[in-house]
Amino acid sequence: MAQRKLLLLPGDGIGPEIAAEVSKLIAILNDVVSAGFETETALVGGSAYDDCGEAVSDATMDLAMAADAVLFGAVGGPKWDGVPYDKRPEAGLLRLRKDMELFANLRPAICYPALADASSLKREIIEGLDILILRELTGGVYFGEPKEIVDLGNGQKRAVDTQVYETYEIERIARAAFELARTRRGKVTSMEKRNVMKTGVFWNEVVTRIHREEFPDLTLEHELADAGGMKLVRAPKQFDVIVTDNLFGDMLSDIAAMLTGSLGMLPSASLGKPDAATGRRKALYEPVHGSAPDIAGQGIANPIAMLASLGMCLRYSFAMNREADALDAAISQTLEAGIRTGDIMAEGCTKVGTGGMGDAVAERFEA
Ligand code: GGG
Repeated sequence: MAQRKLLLLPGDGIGPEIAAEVSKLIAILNDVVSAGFETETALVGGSAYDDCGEAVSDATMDLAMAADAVLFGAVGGPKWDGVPYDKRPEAGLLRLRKDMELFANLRPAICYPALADASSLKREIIEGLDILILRELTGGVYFGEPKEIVDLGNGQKRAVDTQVYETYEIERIARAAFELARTRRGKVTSMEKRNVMKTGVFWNEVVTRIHREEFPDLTLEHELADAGGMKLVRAPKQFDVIVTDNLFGDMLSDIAAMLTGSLGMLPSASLGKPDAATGRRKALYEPVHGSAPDIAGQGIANPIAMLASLGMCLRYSFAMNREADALDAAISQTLEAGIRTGDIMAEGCTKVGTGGMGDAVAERFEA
């Protein structure tokens, strides 16, 4: 079996705790199906800054570029509040996304049947929920220049972030949205703010053209991002694939997480474009949630988003669909058995910590 190179970047806060659970599953895959995963581990975020003064070192970037896939935990925390802006923990993640050109961020929001009552919404609104938020990840206000705080010299300052999108950036994320919708229920909802933003007008125009010229058999709807957010909580099952920009995608997917019961449930895949010669695409998989410094070190974080991110890695980077399905099934069965971390705890269920949840999924994983 060819070796498959994984780079594990646990990060900060609860990152190392949830990454340890993913390592258990990787060991099982190597033992049971000879998956041939070769894992290297490196620092990222605040822990990397403490080690070398950068949130991601050049050496770690080289490892990420050479890996078949990167598994990323979480970064950030109050410990690094005072560090220079370009060295803050999140800068490490942004550099990985930008330098690896991971423009397509897939954030599925699925309601596991056992958690239909854990959502903040009524069971009938979220039961059977299966939507995919596709967030543009390498452009927009996260990266646009200028980005600065200017001293105006009169006791006032001006802070500037710039939202920039070029044609090719919207075209490629729109194509990704339609291609994903074709494998699902065939509907794309594009969200922007064309009523107040030029980038919104342009986003809408480009997505509409790509639909008309290349995917006319699929359904395209448009929503203003604020109204779309409202509909996402009122009647989420009307959506299939939601495609939106970097900032709205971040916000809308956190909202979607609460539909599923907890932010600790949402995995993600960040994908680059397939290489013309090899078909291989750079990829990074991470839970949607951050480093949760308030519960770090207590062994109580929910590792499911991280485990489900490994599932996405098996599916999208290695076409190991059978193993990915088995992992999803193991997560579902664990929840059906009433095993819960604190964030999704319910009456009559058994409360476990991070390791207990990881073990319970591993026991049910029929690789
Ligand atoms: N696992 C996700 C994570 O660590 N997020 C922290 C972060 O850098 N968030 C910024 C963003 O994703 O927009």
